Amino acid sequence: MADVLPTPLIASDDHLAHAGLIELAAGREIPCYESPERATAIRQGLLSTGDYALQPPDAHGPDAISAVHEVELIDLVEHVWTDAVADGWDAVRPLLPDTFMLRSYIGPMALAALPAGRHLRLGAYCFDTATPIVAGTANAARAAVDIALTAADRVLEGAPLAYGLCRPPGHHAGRNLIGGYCFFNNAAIVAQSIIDRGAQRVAILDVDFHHGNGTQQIFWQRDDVLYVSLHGDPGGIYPYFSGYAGERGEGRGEGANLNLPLAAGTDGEAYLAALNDGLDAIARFDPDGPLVLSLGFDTYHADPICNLALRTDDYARIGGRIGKLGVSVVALQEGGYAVDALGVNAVAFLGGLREGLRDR
Ligand code: OKP
Ligand code: ZN
Repeated sequence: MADVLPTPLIASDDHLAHAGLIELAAGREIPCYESPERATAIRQGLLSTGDYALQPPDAHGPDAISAVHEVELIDLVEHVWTDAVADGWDAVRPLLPDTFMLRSYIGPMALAALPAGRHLRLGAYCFDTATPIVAGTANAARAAVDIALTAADRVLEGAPLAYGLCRPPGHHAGRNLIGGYCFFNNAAIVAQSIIDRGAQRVAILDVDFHHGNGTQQIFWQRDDVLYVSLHGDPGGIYPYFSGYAGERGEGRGEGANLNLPLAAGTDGEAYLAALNDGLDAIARFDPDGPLVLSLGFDTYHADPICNLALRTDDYARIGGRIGKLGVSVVALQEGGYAVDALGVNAVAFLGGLREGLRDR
């Protein structure tokens, strides 16, 4: 059997300026778990193996983003910080919405306007208090998309696996919505881009600990993109409002959405059993484009904000199982907050994937 070629590791430093953040948790200001150190740890871990070839992203321009997100959402992300600064807001503190334009706020009303200042409109596009914005946010969000699209390019050019070290993550971002540390939905943009480059059916497998509400929403009525997600049971876990097993998609998309909620304390064995159900659904769907993997390591037993019980060697098995599907993989980083373990967990997971894919 031939040696496995180095796996493209697409990364840039543009995320570093998306930092210095606080978030609100139950009304308290806490340091933001979604930190630049996360990406540094993963990059160092992977490069220390010699199995990965570090490559910068290629600029892909705005079209792939606007194929998934509303123009007004893209405009908000691009300009919300500069609007706040121009309005004399304290440029040291991260921006969070202080009002939310809920469906129950609107009720039956046809509201006439939104404020011109995008910082004042922020709560019309953001669903939580966990998504602080700073000066470097828009640039980082754009770079994360370029990283994801470049990873997709490598796989479409023939690599069995490419890994995009995306930061900020993306799977909570909806068509016209930011939240959960996410601004542009990197995985959804890649899936759409693969479709636009000729594939008929693309599957997204989301193994981040949290339900990817944004990805589910974007493809809810579509039968050309299957979304399969394993995640902490939203009955007790963020984002609370979606991720239940009864959510199966709608219209043409009915049956093309599969949620596999997991109980607190789920270990490797139980996780692999659920994963098998997800992989069976993907095999039945029979994708003709690469698998898009929303990859989070917040399923780890020592993750500070999550409650599953996976160990480092479980990740090797999970990666191996996914690789054995026999479909090439665009792996994109989502969450994972146990910074000290991110390097070894990434090495284990992607190493398992590399091996699983070797015999496909
Ligand atoms: C992003 B990703 C619960 C706070 C939740 C936001 C979590 C966003 C996770 N008390 N904070 O899916 O890893
Ligand atoms: Zn997560």
